[in-house]
Parts: sequence; structure tokens; C-alpha cells
Amino acid sequence: MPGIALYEIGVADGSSASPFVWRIKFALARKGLAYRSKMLSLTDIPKLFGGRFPTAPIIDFGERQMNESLAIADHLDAAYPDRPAIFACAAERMMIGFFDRWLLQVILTHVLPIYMLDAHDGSSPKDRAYYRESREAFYGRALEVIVAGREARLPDLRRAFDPVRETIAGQPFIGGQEPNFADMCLLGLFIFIGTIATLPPLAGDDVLVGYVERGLAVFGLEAVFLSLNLGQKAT
Ligand SMILES: N[C@@H](CCC(=O)N[C@@H](CS)C(=O)NCC(=O)O)C(=O)O
Repeated sequence: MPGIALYEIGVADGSSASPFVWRIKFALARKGLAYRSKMLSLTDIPKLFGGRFPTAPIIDFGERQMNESLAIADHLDAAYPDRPAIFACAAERMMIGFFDRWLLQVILTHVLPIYMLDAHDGSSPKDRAYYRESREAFYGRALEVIVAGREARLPDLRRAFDPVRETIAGQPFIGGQEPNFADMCLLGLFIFIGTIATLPPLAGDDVLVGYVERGLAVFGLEAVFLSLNLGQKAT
């Protein structure tokens, strides 16, 4: 079938939860490109395209298949130059490289020891044994041990987002008046956390809750926002 197919990771409730997939869903929306969604479990990935791609998102343009979210975003701008740009200029694209590393090396380091067991429990039942085995082998500890005492680590996670809070104090999005790819990456991460979290990551009155609501509204995703467990209710 012609057109674009996007391979996404489905979780137990049937929704798409991979933060990396969401970046590309936002990017495709920015480009105004329609696509067919193919919901996968993590354990399906090696069965696709001869096992060429170790991670999702995977995108199939018919004549070409790719993975790696940043490479896909680059390709979308190169292949569809007449549609709205994902990256406003080369300098912005280069700074996104920094932002992606900050998310992976700083923010995810706070997120995973709090949410790995939730990610396991919220994943597709087909993925749970693989998720546990692969993550426990990597960290050398049981998921339950990794997340033990996680409430005490929540303040560090919340503080790690201070650069974003300070940035959006003067503008609606990191990208300015409209979300750019940095916002798409961060919104994707909040969708992931908010989908699987049994412990809300943010205080209910955190400006970041409003930021996520505003960002998802730009993409017509008000219902997704309402489904997320992001902000702690006041007690
Ligand atoms: N650098 C990749 C990272 C993608 C990634 O890690 N995806 C996860 C899903 S959230 C995955 O497919 N993991 C495969 C696995 O756990 O076996 C990108 O930006 O696309």
C-alpha cells in the first residue's frame, strides 16, 4: 500500500507510548503528512524488515525504511521541503542535538529509576518478560530494587526541569511562539511518563502541566492530555 507507515510501540491500554515515536508523530503533523499507524510491541521489532532496525520509531516510505527519530526528522525536511519545516535552520537542528542529549543523559537518568517498574507494568503483556530481562541485565538489579524509595527521588526529577520552567516563563514554548522539535521531544517524554506513571511526576500546579496541555492542544491532542497522570493532586 503506498503512503507512509509509522511503526509505534503500543502499551497495555492500547495507546502509543514511546517518547521517540511521539517526536515523529508530532513531526509528521507539523509536515501535514498522513500516515498509517502500525502498532507493535517491543518484541516485534526484530521481526520487521529483516531485523535491520533495533528500535522504534521505524518509518516506511515505501521506497525507503528508516529508524532513529532525528534521522527521520531530517529526512522529512529533506524529502518535503515545500511543507512547513521541522527545523527552522541548520543552527536550530544542531542545538536539537544538544537538547536530545540533555533529555537522554540528564532527564532520563532521573526518570528511569522512578518509572522502570511502571513502564514494565504498563507495557504490553507480550513485552513484559523481555522488558524485565533486558533492563535487569543492563542495570544488574531487579526492577523492584531499582525503583525502591522512588518518592524520595521525585524532587530531583522535578528540579531537573528548571531550565524548561525558566525558559517558558517568557514564551509559550522552548521554540518560541510555536513548539519546535525540542518541544516535540519533551512533549513525547511527558506522554510516555504520563501514560505509564502510577506516581505523578509533577506537582499539580507546576507550570509544566500547563505547558504540556498547551503543547498537545496545538496538535489537537486534548484527549491525550486528559488521559495522562502528570500532576499530583493537592492534598
Ligand atoms: N535513538 C533512538 C531511540 C529509540 C528507542 O530507544 N526506542 C525504544 C522504544 S521507546 C525501543 O525501540 N527500544 C527497543 C528495545 O527496548 O528493545 C531514536 O531516537 O529513535
